[in-house]
Amino acid sequence: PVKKPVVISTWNHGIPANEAAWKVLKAGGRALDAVEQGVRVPEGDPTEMSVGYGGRPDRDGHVTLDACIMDDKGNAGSVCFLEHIKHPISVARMVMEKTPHVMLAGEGALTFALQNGFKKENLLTDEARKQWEKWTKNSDYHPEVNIENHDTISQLALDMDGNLSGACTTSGMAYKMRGRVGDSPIIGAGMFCDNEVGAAAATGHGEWVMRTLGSFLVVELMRNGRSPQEACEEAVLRIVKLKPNFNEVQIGYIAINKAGETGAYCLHPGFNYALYEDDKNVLYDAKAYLK
Ligand code: SD4
Repeated sequence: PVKKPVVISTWNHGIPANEAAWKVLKAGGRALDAVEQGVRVPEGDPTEMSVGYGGRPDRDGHVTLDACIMDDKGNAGSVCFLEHIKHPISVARMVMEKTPHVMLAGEGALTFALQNGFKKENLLTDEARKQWEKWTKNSDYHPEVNIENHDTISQLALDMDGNLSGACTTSGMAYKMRGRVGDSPIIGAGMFCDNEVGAAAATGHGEWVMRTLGSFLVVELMRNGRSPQEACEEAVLRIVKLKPNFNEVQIGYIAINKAGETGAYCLHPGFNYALYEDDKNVLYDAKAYLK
């Protein structure tokens, strides 16, 4: 039996993001519309400091955003190194639907957004600016697990027609180098959706997700018979084998398959996710590799 609809999202703000997605799903809407509406909630929330408006800047004080989206037909859209646009996920969707390309970067992505009716805005809030100014006193790049790089939103949904879609959006690692792009906008790294099998998405230290093409890996493991939970665990183990600096690196994966089963796993305790199924929206702590 297939459980549907279902929507799963990363971190605490997965709860309000799931609420917005659930409205679309319950009305019989597409998973694609659900995940776009869902992740727009934290994108627009200035208190969420790893995504959209209010996101922490790079080390030079610029807020630069990465996002991607994928639908049930294998269509994909993405933007990276995008500045001044509050809802990069909607620009990513427009790249998917209105251009012959999958990914637009930087200035070109901004020009495309402005041509399509998006407004140029200042995304650096006073709070994010203050924290960054404090950081510049030492300019030490040692990411703080579960604190500084908390809050990227990845969301996966299965709609009432049994179709899957996914979205991922972030301001990236706090105090990254200017021009740095992480896993979140990379199809197959930050998120991947294959309507025959399932969908997966990541949060955390993107460099490690990119090196292992984590979300694609999770989906392919599910194709080969793993449950969403087993697939997430194996993808984290691949990163463990690369011996990251465990003091600085956190990774979290979420996954869903065609039957509406879900899974989640992380490196350090402290990663949580919101799962909306059976008409209930619940926050869970993911199981962790480290104790
Ligand atoms: C990145 N994966 O840019 C993102 C950061 C993140 O919660 O997930 N923060 O590497």
